[in-house]
Amino acid sequence: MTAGSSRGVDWLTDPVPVYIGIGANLGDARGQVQRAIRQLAELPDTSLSAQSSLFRTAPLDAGGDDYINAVACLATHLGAHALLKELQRIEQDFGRERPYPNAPRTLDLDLLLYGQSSIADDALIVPHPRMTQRAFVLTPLLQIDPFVVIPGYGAAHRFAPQVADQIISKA
Ligand code: PH2
Ligand code: MG
Ligand code: MG
Repeated sequence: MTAGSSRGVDWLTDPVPVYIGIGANLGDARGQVQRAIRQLAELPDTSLSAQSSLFRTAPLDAGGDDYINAVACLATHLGAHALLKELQRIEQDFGRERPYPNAPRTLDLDLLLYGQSSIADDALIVPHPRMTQRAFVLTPLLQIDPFVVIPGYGAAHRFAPQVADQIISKA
């Protein structure tokens, strides 16, 4: 057991670069995304490395208003599951409700990448299984890291042409 592991924190290794997909299409979506980024920056044992622009995107496989989407890159000592719990807590703080799949939401925080780890268990699948199919993820992700590699898939930029028909613009 490493020091601090009860909190899912590993101080003995370098912080892990992680990418969080952020989305909202209910309420003050723009304000909620901006406030969510500030809360991510204040997570314990974590710092904000980069944040993308805000993008307005058409709902994909979902109804409701246009989304505001962004991606943040964090450097964290939290383990993947501890980080997931923090993301779910922030979603709850923003009044997230789940009446049905892909319902409009005040805030969605998706753990896209956790370093170069591949994780698949009952609680978490990383890389996010649909991230290569979504312009609202790939466009902000590539804005902050054009060379990012998705474990098991390869360079993220290779997937950009496949999502070029999805409607996205800077918000
Ligand atoms: N999230 C979904 C489903 N569809 N569409 C857009 N444009 N943006 C999203 O964040 C989004 C979506 C499920 O999480
Ligand atoms: Mg999502
Ligand atoms: Mg989600």
